[in-house]
Amino acid sequence: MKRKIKVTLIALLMMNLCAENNFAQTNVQTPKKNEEKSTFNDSKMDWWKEARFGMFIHWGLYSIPAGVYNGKKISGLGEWIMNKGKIPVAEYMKYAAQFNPTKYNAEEWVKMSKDAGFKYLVVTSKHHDGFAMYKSAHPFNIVDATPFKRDWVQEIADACKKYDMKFGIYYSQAQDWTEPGGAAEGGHWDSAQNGNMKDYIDNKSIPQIKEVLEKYHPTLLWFDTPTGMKPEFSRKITDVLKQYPNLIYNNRLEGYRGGDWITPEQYIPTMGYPGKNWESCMTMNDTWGFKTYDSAWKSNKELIRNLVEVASKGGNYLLNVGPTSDGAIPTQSINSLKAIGTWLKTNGQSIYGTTGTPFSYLPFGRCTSKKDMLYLHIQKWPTNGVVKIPIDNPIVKATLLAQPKFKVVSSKVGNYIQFKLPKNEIDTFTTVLAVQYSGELKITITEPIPSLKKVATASSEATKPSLAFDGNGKKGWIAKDGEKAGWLAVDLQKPTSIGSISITEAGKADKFVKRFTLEYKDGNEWKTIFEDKTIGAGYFKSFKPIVAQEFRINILETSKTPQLKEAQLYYDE
Ligand code: FHN
Repeated sequence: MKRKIKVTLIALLMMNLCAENNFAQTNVQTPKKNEEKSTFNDSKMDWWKEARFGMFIHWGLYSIPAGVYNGKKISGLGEWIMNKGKIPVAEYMKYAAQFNPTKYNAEEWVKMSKDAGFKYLVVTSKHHDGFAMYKSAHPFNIVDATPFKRDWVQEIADACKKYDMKFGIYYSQAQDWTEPGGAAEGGHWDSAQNGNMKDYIDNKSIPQIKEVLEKYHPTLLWFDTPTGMKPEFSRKITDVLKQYPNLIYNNRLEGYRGGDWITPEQYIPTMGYPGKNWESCMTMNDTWGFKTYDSAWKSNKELIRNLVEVASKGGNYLLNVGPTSDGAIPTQSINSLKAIGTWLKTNGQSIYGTTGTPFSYLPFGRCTSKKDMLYLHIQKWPTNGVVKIPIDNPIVKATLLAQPKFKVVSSKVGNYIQFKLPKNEIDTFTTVLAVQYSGELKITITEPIPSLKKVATASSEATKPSLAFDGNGKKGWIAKDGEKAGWLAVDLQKPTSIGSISITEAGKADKFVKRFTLEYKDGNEWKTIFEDKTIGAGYFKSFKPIVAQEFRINILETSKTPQLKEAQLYYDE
């Protein structure tokens, strides 16, 4: 069963696959023939791939109401308040007269982002509300319509130049809720929005795209929500973009395809996207634009582990901050940025310029790689003080980045090289062991994830249950409409010792499941391994290993038809 396989370095570069919020990764998948041409290996993507960590800034007029309109809390994202609260155009536009962010200082923001370890910035030049955060020929802009009268995008572009930070621009090319003809998800709610989208594209979207390109020379453009975009619209825009051969842009111009990278939002894809460039954009709490009452702040540990997970799957992590209307970055964000920066100062070499892991599964955590280096990210400190990896190479050096003076002894034991660590955990966020090996990397155990692509069944099916185990992460299993509970089972084809599970419920951060159990089949009976409440986008749990052939996730309570996008079971090691 355990085969010895020699992995070439080229293959290694491709092997940045793994599974959702767990420590597992699988072997190479080659993009299918009919998939779009990937710019993975274009040299214009080099800096972006090297960077691995970018900062998103969502700042606009929506930071003034900050989630509250007419004294009422408006549900949803802070920057969507106009749409969700159905605020009339004329009324929303009045916020401009109040926008005066006196606390804002572009250089401080850029220095802060530099200290946090970001390698590029992406700023909202115009979000769906249509307000330009720069001096535009269109009058609804920060210089002409506010008492502030300063060009934010210009100032931050200048500061980026000064501090050698790559600068990128977000532009909402399709949705525009204050301009006649601009698209609006869910439909228009004010007659002032009526108009022709073609005219909007020709008269506002394209001229503004040209403006930001000509004025601020961004390295990248970040398009968003291609609502209503037609091929004729995007063709006109790409004609403009072609004049900037080094410019890169994401896959949201029209549909969620094309462009230079894929943009999973608020989740880390199950297997990454092997052979493609991708970037998970995520918030620090639940909103992009500032909301006074969103206190769902992620812990520093979660943020750092997200960065590590994304890098271990070969992607970039674009982490958002949403400044307040007076120009301050929320304290919780500042504190987290400091913690991330401190961690990266010690461990940055394990993130920047790395590719994903070559291993299918590491029970102690994750791995990134670079040339003759493997960076082991230890997230479960071993009780016996030993971590091991299935390779057969001479070890040149093994260094704990956070405790370089500690002498890590390595030895070969069977199919593994093992490393003896200090008794106590060094860094609860993630401790990095940098392993330098010699020769071509030889991986000794390449067993795939046990549940990957295995036969699945379900209580009922509107879509195939096997979609949840296909490792693709795009589509999943959905039970028949109207069901209030349901289960999804997988047959591993032989009794297997399973010690952990990862589940992605629905993509983004949705949490519909309210109670579920993981069960295994013992004879004819299903027995519970554990019961839990919510799942969300990146559920991972380890448990006392169980040997069985069939396992199932039993959704007992949910607010939506039972459905799971992806689930995988992992060996006990
Ligand atoms: O609607 C936007 C949202 O406000 C935010 O800008 C995010 C960031 O990726 N993009 C859209 C939702 O996909």
